Amino acid sequence: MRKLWIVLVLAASSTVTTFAQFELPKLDYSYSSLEPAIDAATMEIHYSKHHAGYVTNLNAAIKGTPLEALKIEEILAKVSKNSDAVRNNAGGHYNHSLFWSILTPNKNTQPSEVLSAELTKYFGSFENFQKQMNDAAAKRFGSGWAWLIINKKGQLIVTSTPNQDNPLMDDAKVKGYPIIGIDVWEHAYYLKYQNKRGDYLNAIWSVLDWEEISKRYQDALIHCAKK
Ligand code: MN3
Repeated sequence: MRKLWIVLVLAASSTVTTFAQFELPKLDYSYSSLEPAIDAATMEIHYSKHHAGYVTNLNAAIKGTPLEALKIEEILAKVSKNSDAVRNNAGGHYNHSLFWSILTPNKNTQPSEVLSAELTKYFGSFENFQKQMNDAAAKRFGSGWAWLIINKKGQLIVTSTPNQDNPLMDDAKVKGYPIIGIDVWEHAYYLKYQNKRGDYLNAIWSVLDWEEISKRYQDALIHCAKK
């Protein structure tokens, strides 16, 4: 019995010390299924080249360091103490994983009643919220992301970040838990929209997954309540 116990402890500790490398998450839909909002070629390159590159480079940047033992959120929470390679690739991996998860070919998703009411409370109306998101995304100079976040006080805020930064980073100007992230790097839209970022932003609302976004909002409330 004692021997069995030792074997079990050894087995358990070996799973704890073997760190899984970060992986490209599976997509729930095909490359072409978000057309016409996002074309198949953009999806394929964006996912299989850009996002895959962030994952490969993140794994290379943390190899042999204590960061290997951390979750992506934990790396982001102290990213200012690490290299640009860790910052850009950890951000790139988190941001794109979020982005794919809140897109869907299903046109019939709706925000939950709670989220819908909160959007109206903070932005006046759903249309005003859309306008603020599109403004934040359009005004982000160069490459970056537009966000809907919930801060520690439970307030909804629209913000944007440069490059692959995000509001979970310890040195972000506006911090919070991301509910929606919209990629405004040219690689996200240039093949189809060229310089017309605004057309891409108008189109992307047709492929947002409000079920998943509402779920993220609920998770965020639990996250806030624990802090
Ligand atoms: Mn991208």
